[in-house]
Amino acid sequence: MIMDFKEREHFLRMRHEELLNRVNVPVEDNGVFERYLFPVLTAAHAPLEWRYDFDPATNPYLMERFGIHAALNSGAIKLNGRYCMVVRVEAADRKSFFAVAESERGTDGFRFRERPVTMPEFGEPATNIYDMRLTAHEDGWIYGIFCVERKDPAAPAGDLSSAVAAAGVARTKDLVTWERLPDIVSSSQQRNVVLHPEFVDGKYALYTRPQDGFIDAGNGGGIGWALVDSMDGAVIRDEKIINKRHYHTIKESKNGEGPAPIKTPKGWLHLAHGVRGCASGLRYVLYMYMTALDDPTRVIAEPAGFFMAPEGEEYIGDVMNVLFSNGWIADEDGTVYIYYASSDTRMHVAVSTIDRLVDYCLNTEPDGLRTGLTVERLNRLIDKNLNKK
Ligand code: M1P
Repeated sequence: MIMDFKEREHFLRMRHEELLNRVNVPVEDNGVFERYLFPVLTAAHAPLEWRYDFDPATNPYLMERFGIHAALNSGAIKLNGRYCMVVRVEAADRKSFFAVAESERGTDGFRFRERPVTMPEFGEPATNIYDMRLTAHEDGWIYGIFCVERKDPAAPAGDLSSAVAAAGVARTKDLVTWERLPDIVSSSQQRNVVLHPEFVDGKYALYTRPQDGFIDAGNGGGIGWALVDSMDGAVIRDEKIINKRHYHTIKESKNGEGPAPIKTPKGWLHLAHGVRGCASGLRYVLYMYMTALDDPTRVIAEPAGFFMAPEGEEYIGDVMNVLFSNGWIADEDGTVYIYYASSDTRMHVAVSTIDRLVDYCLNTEPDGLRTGLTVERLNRLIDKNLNKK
C-alpha cells in the first residue's frame, strides 16, 4: 500500500520517536563493565529534518534527500548535568561532520541538537574531519582535537586515495560556539591526538600517534607524548613514545589513545585502541592502561589483551571487526560511561566504575609476550582457586 504524504510523514515521525524513546538495559556483566543492549546512537537517530524535505510541492514522494550513513566515533563530556556526545556523523557522500547529541541519563534517550556543528575552517579547507577527543582542560576551555584529512598533494596522478592527516584544534565553553585554532604542526602525520586535562611542567600535554603514512603506522611506534607551549598554534617538537606497538599483541599494527584519561587517586586511567592485521583485515579492539600521577608518561599497569572486542552485531558494519572509543564520562559518583563505536557504524555504551576499572588495571596481569608465560599466568589463577577448596 502506498501511503499518501501526510500518512507517510506521520509514520516516519512515529517510528523516529519510538527509536529515540527506546529504553536501554544492561545485558552483560563480566565484573568489569556492563554492555547495554541497544546502540545509543545510529544513523536512524538523525533528525528527520536533516534527511527529508517535508514540502509536498518539492518532495511529493517524501523521499530522503540527504543520506545519513553512520553515527560513530564520538567524543563525550558531561555539561550542565547532561551527557553530551560530539558525534562523528557520516553522510552518504562519505563526508563526516560533527553533531552534538545529548541525554539526561547517559545510557539512552540521546537526541541530536537541531543543527550539526559548523566547524570553522583553518587553512586549506579539509576534505574530511572526524574522531573528536574532548578535554575539559584546567585552563577553563573545553578543547576538541580531531583528525583533519586533506588529499596528499604529493600523490602521483591517478592516486585518488592518498591523504594527509593532521590534528585540528577547536575550543568551546558550550559545545555551540567553536573557536578554531591552528592545526597542530608536526613532522609526521597525526591522528588520535588527545589533550591531557592538566598542565605538565607548565605546558599543554598531548598524547600523539605519529604515522609514516595515512594508513600505515610505518615506524610510528605507538602512543606518543609531547609538551607544547600553547594550544593556539601548537608545535610538536619533541615526541616520545610512552606506549609501544608490540609483536604478536593486540596492538601490533597500530596503537592509539582513546579519550582523554581519567584522573583517579591511584593513577591516570587510559582507554586506547589496538590494531592487528589478520586474514579478514584489520581488527580494532579496546584496551586499558594506567600511568603514574606524578609522571603521566610512566605506564604503571596494563592488563593483558583486550578490554573489549567486537561481539555479535558489533562485528558487522561499514568497516568490519572494529571497536573504537574516543569518549567516556566519569560521573561524580564514580560511574564511568564508556561510549564506543562498532564497525564504524553506530554508537554503544558500556558502564563501569572508576573503582572497578582501577582494580581491573592494577590486578589483572600483563601480557608476558609469549605463550609459555600466558600458560604460567593461567596456572597461577587456577592454583589460587584450587588451593581455596
Ligand atoms: O576504520 C577504523 C578506524 O580507522 C582509523 O583509525 P586509526 O587512526 O587508529 O587507524 C580512523 O579512520 C577511525 O576513524 C576508524 O574508526
